[in-house]
Order: sequence, then C-alpha cells, then structure tokens
Amino acid sequence: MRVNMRGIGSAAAALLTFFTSTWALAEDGVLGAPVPGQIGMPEPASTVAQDIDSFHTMLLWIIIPVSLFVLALLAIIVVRFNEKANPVPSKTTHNTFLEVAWTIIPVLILVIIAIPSFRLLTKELVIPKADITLKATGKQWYWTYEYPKDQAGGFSYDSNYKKQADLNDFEKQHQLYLLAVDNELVVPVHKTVAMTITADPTGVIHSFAVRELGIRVDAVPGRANQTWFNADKEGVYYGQCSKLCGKDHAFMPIAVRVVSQEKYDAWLQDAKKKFASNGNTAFASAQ
Ligand SMILES: [Cu+2]
Repeated sequence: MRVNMRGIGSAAAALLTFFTSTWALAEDGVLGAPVPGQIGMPEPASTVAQDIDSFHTMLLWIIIPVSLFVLALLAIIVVRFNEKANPVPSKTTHNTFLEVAWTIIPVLILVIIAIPSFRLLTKELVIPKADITLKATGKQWYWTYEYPKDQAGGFSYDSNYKKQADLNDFEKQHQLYLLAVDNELVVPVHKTVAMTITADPTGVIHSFAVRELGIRVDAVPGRANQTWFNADKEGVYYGQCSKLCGKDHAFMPIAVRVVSQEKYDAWLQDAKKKFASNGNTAFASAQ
C-alpha cells in the first residue's frame, strides 16, 4: 500500500495550525485557559508555576525508567520462572546484597526527589515582600475580592461566573463559559502579589487555584491562608474552585487579569468609584 505522504503532511500542518491558533493571544496578552485538544501543561506565567512544571518533568524522567524496570522484572519472572520453564523453584529466602540494594536505591531516589520538592515548597510558602496584598473570600458560590485600604483605597467586589448569554464574542470563541466572570481580579504584571485566602465564616471550604500562576490554596472558614505570585506575562488566567464545596462548585471560576502598571492604575481609579457602594474594606495589607 502506498502511503500518501502529501496527505499526511497536510494533515500534520492542519493539526499544527489548529494547536497554534488555539494558543492565540488574547487582545492584551496570554489566554491562560485550557484549549480544545490540549496535551500537557498550560504555559506557566510565574516563576513558581515554571518550577512546578520542571519538577513535574523531572518526576516523569524518574517514574518512566522505574516503571519500565519493574515491568521488565515482571516479564522476566513470567517467562523464566513459570511452572513449566522452572519446575523446581529455588528455596532461597535471603540475599543480603539484594536486600541492601533494594532498600538503598529507592531511598536515594526519594532523596533526589525530596531536595527540589522541599525547595519548591519553601518557595511557595515563604511569602516574599509583597507589592500588593489582596484578599479572596470563597462564598457559596462565588468569590469576593478585597483591595487593601493603604495600597488601593480599600474596596471589595463580588466575582460571579458569566451566564452563556452574557459571554462576549472573544469568550464565546474560546469557550470560556464557566471560566469567564463578570468582575475579574486585576493585578499588575511583574509585581509580587500576596494573597490572603479565606472563606465565608458561615460557609464551607473552597480552594483558590490558578494553574498558570502556580497557586492553589484552601479557603477555610475562620482561617487566613496565604499565597503569592509574580506574573511575568500580561494576559488573563483562569482557575476554578478546586475543593468540592457543594452544589455550585462548578459555578465559581476565578479569572485573574494581569495588566501593565499603567492599566492597573487606571483600573484602580475606575474600580474605586464602581465598587464604592460596596463600602470601604477595613482590610489593610499587614506589610
Ligand atoms: Cu468552592
């Protein structure tokens, strides 16, 4: 049978166009949302997210050889030591060399994994000096964002998912239903943003997670958890509540819009007026 190389070539080209076009940039930066046919991780937009990706890749390079090695051992046992091939089994019960080896080698592998793992955890948990501190409160079932008095004039607003009918053309085109929200969280690019994450005291546990920014923190009633990110690309990044919190768990997405400092300042002026009726928040940045 003759293989039609031309056909395969054009199919591959079409596929490539499909993948690259769905990665198209939003009007003002990266679109940090899943795309149809996506394979692998979305492009990281913070150093923590980059480190999470490289740690994941490193684990893959360890897991694959380990799995193949175990598979090979199993295959050898099945072929060489079945009842037919090996009618008189060995009565060996101990082999000091083997026992030491199969203890030490896995321990070494775990140590090799533990070092970058702890380094990454430390990076995530030790909050660097923040340029802005924001607060997100998980409620049933939406998020409330607060901007501190001393850094942004102190205002708060609710962020609800957009109904199908309210989606704009861009959001429809990129299938952002259940990701797009009415009021996004807006932050400046290249600035360290510390976030206090909590949940409504009368509510349930949620989880604030945005993959491309490398953050995922539980929002627990009565507890103030902390996380941070420093976005290195302008764009809009989507996340979802990542703890099963109840009937509308799927309907409380997170949208973070990363903009230039000028655009952020302009947005801040508008937002202060727009959300003034919500009352000033007493929330201060505790820096
Ligand atoms: Cu939730």
